[in-house]
Amino acid sequence: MPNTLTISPSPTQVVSSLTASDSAHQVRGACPHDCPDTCSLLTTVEGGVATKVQGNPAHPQTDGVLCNKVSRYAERTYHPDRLLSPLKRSGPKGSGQFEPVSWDDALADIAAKLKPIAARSPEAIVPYSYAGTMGLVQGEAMASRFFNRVGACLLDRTICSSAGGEGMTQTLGGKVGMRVEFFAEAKLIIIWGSNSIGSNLHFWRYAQQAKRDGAKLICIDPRKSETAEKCHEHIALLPGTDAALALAVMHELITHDWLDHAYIEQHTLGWPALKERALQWSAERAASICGIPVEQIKSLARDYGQCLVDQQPAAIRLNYGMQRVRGGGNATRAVACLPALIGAWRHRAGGLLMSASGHFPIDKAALERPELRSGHLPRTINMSTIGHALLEETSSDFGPKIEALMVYNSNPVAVAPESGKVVQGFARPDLFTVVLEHFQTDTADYADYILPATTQLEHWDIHPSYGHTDVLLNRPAIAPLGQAKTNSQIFRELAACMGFDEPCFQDDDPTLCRTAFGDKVDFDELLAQGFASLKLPEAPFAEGQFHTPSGKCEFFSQRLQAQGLDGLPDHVPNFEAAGTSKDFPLAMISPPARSFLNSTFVNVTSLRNIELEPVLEIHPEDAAPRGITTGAVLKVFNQRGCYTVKAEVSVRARPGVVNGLGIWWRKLGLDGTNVNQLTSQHLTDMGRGPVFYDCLVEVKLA
Ligand SMILES: Nc1nc2c(c(=O)[nH]1)N[C@H]1C(S)=C(S)[C@@H](COP(=O)(O)OP(=O)(O)OC[C@H]3O[C@@H](n4cnc5c(=O)[nH]c(N)nc54)[C@H](O)[C@@H]3O)O[C@H]1N2
Ligand SMILES: Nc1nc2c(c(=O)[nH]1)N[C@H]1C(S)=C(S)[C@@H](COP(=O)(O)OP(=O)(O)OC[C@H]3O[C@@H](n4cnc5c(=O)[nH]c(N)nc54)[C@H](O)[C@@H]3O)O[C@H]1N2
Ligand SMILES: [Mo]
Repeated sequence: MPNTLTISPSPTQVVSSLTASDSAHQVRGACPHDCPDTCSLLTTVEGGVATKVQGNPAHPQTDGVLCNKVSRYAERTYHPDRLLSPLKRSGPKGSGQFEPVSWDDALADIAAKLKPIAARSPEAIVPYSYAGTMGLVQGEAMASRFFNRVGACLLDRTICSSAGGEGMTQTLGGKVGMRVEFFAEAKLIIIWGSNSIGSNLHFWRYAQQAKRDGAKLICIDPRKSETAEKCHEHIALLPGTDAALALAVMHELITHDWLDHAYIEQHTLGWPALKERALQWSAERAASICGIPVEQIKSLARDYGQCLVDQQPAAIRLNYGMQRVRGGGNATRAVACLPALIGAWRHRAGGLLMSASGHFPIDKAALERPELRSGHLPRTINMSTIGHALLEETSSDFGPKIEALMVYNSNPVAVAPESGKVVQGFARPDLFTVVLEHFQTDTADYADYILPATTQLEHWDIHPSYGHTDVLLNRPAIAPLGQAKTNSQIFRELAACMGFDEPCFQDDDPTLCRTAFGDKVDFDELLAQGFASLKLPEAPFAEGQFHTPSGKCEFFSQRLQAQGLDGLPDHVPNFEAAGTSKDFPLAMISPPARSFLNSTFVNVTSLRNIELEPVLEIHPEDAAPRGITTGAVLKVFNQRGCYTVKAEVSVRARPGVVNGLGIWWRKLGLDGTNVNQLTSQHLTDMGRGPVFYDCLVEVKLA
């Protein structure tokens, strides 16, 4: 089947001929991965084969540099295990046994299975997708049109950032903030809940520049990460205690009068109430909750306050690590209040950045066509509790039992919390599951059909970013491998098999690329150079103008109070707070292993050779009484399950907290499970998000 890529100039437009004599050329693209950096790529193609993937030196944010993972993108694309033809299950559910079938047979049979469900109970059909690709075309464009037309249930895409996103929206008005490039000019950078070297490398390069120019760097993270190690200060607080820390910093700012009274007066809402709240949070009180020295809190506040005194920019790189706990929304709100207190927003290099995604004027309705839905708004399933959802029977609360599941751009059996339940759900013999994938992942093992999808080198796409403010265009560099098709093409053809004849199912991928931003972004500029910068002010809130209903930084939120929640940020203790259980005395966090991206790349040999085996970092004080030494095989367990890992006795872990680096493919681990065997399906205070880092365990020698 030919792909549908036709556009002028030609799809694989030559950026440069490497030599006059051979056919090698470079094609401009975009890194598709779920990472704030959204790099501009240059793929070298020789004789129709991609031989090298490099960072584009012409794109300022990428600056010619790629991470270790994506520099292996060609290895991943040409991996011997790439799925190259549709597969139909030939063994029991979950056995991973499949046989090749033709596209025509696969799509006809899938349509035949979906049609009666769609006619009887469309909400029993569930799409499940996340950010395997961040592209808007291979993401939710054609797929959403398809599910809207079916009338399928909606998916609440909460698995990563919804608590923090909600916290930002309630406080600043959206996922908006500082421009990342200006971190280079800051005099104080607080990296709060992020291992930037591993997960946001291009931000880290700006932070390094600031450091060379005399800035102080402080990292707030329970783990002594690669990033924490390279900062001047590391505050190793207990997981889920960030709001207590932020409130105590406010307390110090108040008592020393390190406050920008004019900014607070003009551009904030609810200061008297927040002040009263913060005054309840002495450094001593917070120190005992955070498990850190009092002096560390005072010194953090002094550094922050001093920036006001010296009129120097203080910048916070807040990231998602700190919002994967029960109080994640409140914690984000508490931290997001800080810049307004010292007027940090007055500087272009001051303020805070969590996500930049709210700056992008995406025309979601034009891509997804909600008007294809007829009748009432269908129910919504939360992706973070897919384990529970798959095991629910029909009821008036829940709606119909889930009968069919279509998974694309995600690997829920590996990444969703409480995998024991997720696996049990996917293993249901009466569930019809289709998985669109590059590889036979843990999730694909449970499919009835696996459909082979193209990678970023093989399709068109267009990308916003959540870490910078440029739009990127991805051109296909090579033809689809084997019989792989783009996600969009698969949904187009499936729509035809279902008998959907609306013209929007004919839109090709380049057209969808143009549709994504309409006339808000100069498409010719994208075609010409591969990226285009949004036109934004340098200091977004220098004059207030927050995106909230009041136009102010909302310390107090009327909207939250109307939902029956606390209108002010507060410390909300973890569901499973450190030190609260005799049986499970250790808190476990599960941040990414640096060479993997969520569960992507775990099957790429050169990268797995760096990570070797699933590990649990444990502090010597916790290891010694358990007789644990580095390299020992451990059982990590709680009431939800048990996971086998290799011990790494290390001061990267603080006492009382173990770090189970993620996210391994279950079948490539030591016992066919991964760290999510232990995590729970509890949800955050705001945003209905998962609480991966709010999890108590015990550890013993295997
Ligand atoms: N190499 C690599 N890069 C990635 C990813 C990956 O898997 N691998 N994942 C990508 C994705 S999906 C995302 S969402 C982004 C963003 O990634 P984020 O999740 O925002 O940041 P991480 O760098 O993963 O770091 C999370 C950090 O938070 C720390 N942490 C855990 N609990 C707490 C807490 O309660 N408080 C505080 N202050 N810190 C805590 C962890 O120790 C860890 O160092 O990264 C992306 N980039
Ligand atoms: N314990 C624990 N669990 C976590 C986290 C954690 O820190 N700790 N992090 C959480 C976070 S932040 C996130 S974002 C989620 C991520 O969860 P997911 O979004 O599920 O991310 P991945 O595991 O990378 O799986 C993406 C899959 O999409 C596939 N894919 C990529 N491109 C395409 C394409 O074009 N077409 C198709 N059909 N498939 C494609 C890839 O092959 C890959 O298997 O995991 C969460 N789970
Ligand atoms: Mo994420």
